Amino acid sequence: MIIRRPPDIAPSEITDPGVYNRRREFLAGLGLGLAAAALPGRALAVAAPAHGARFEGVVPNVVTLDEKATPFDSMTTYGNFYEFGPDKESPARNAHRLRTRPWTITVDGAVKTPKTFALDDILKWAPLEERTYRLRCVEGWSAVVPWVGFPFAELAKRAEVTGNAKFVEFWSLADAEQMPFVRIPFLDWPYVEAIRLDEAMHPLTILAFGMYGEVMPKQNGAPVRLVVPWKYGFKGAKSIVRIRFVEKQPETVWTKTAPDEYGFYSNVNPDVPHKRWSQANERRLGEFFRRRTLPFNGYAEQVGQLYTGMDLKRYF
Ligand SMILES: Nc1nc2c(c(=O)[nH]1)N[C@H]1C(S)=C(S)[C@@H](COP(=O)(O)O)O[C@H]1N2
Ligand SMILES: [Mo]
Repeated sequence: MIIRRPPDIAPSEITDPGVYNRRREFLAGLGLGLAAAALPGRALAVAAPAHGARFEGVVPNVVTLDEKATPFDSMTTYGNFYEFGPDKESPARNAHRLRTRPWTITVDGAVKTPKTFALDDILKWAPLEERTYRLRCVEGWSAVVPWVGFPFAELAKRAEVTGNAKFVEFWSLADAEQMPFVRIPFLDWPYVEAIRLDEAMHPLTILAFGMYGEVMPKQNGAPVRLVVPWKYGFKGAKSIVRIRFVEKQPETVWTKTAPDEYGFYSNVNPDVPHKRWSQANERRLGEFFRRRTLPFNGYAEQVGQLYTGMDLKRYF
């Protein structure tokens, strides 16, 4: 997914108007390196974080998934959070610089009045539930994660969304002081992802504040991230500071970077290969053999009706 190693990028490029075109060249060169870099299960190059504070009174397993959870140490030492660097270990190495309090989310756009909520108030809006979901990265690795959170609909309820809203944007923090790689324009910061409003309102879509019963590790998107279990992992923006309701389908960080590779919908689909590799199977973190990838990541029964009549090869 990533382009070329940020250390190769001279700071002078930061203001260079040609950056966008070069970004596309970087992407073209990515294919092979990616396959090697994305290989999960190798020896840990970074230490797993210390365990965080446990949430109290979490409602157990609301959406049951009869699969073994990926070990905490794998989920916290292998992942993507490009604001902290390009490698799978970069988040574990660098995310300790993130300050997660005080933290607010600004809710604006197609709403009656824009509002800013403190995270500690948001946490009281609804019971925290454990939701064990499959996570499928577009790069071909996957995991099973017991998230802690509640439906996004709880936020929408308080946002006074207007009738014109059709899509929702999720903006990650982009503070170069805490996130060193935000200085380097290999993505168009801030990291903004978006989904349709009806997808956001689906009961499987959650705001997650933790995992494995604990507050979210910083490298996994503390203090709050989006989880949409039937979509590729990159739709799940981490460390969210702004949620904007909009009327028209917006550009996202990935459609801006390579619309032919990372479509707006990005529903997990074994029948629609990525431009440079198959999506037919995946490797679970910590496992050796690959498994078949399921349509909508195994959630077809719950979410398939959101897409009736749509050509999923065109709207990939
Ligand atoms: N802000 C932000 N959110 C992000 C990313 C990122 O680089 N920055 N990476 C995405 C990708 S590609 C994946 S697969 C998941 C990884 O989440 P995990 O590290 O908890 O496995 O986060 C997603 N959210
Ligand atoms: Mo990903």
